[in-house]
Amino acid sequence: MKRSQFLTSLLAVPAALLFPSCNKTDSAGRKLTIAFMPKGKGNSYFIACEKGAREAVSELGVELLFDGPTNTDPAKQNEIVENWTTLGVDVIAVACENTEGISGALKKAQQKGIKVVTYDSDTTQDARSFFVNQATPQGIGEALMDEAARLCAEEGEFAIITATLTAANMNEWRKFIGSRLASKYPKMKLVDTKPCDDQKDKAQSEATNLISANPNLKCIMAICSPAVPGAAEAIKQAGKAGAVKLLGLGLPSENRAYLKEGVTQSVILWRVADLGYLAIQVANAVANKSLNPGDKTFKAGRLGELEIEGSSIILGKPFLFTKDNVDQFDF
Ligand code: RAM
Repeated sequence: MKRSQFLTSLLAVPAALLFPSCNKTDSAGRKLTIAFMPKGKGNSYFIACEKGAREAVSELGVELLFDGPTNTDPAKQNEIVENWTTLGVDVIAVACENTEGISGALKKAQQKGIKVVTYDSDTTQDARSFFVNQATPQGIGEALMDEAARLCAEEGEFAIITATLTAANMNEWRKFIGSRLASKYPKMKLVDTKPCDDQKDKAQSEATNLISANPNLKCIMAICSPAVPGAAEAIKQAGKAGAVKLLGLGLPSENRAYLKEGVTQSVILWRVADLGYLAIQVANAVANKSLNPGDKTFKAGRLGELEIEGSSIILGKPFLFTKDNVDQFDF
């Protein structure tokens, strides 16, 4: 590389990162650098998260490094963590695609003195200090199962479309969907669970296959955000609107039209921008040591005081969107 090119490339790196020995504290007025990673940059859910993250970043006056795979790609997530570790950022906040797969890279970052928090989808507990959780997994799993049962009058076959089989959040939710099914709905049967890699098109083709392979299917439960409009399109094109009910975890904006057409019945979600906002607040507080293991509450800027359960900080209860209230939400 020519000297001029080298100097230009240095200019692209925040100053704090060029002098890692000086950037572990902001007591000298230097800005903390928070590295923030979504599961996928192309996913509208994480685009909404990023919006809230940027809001917190400007409120706190910290530096943000934002990067991630375009679509689900656990190997790429590891590679980015390794780059951030080499750069010597202060804190990494990541939504993990593969619970176990990313833990080694995160532990290496911790060994270098970098703080690690997770949000949306966790890694193993020893690879991070706090997990910023959208709601309790039990709350999400049971809300999904109860709503599916209501839509099916507590009887019949249903199928799940999930993101990946390695994501901690989906797996936790599925555990509680299963236990609620077993304890409360004996006349309902889960016939299949298919991953769609957090891709709308793949969810659509999986839903099409599920509909043709299961002629008695009464309901599809799509538990990652791109899967809800993907499955809706499949149901619509199969001419099954209303006959195969659809519910899931999705953005109001991506499901508004399908809700109004009667293809999708119910959508559940939390305020996604607030999740990104909270993740940055937590990352900042962990890095400057105002949030420590064992704390029971956390003051999260405009979100006020939140409960800490063990090492999880919970955003709050999810909302239910239907055709009647979806227009009240702008994300
Ligand atoms: C997807 C992601 C994310 C999940 C939402 C509901 O976009 O997989 O992890 O929380 O859906």
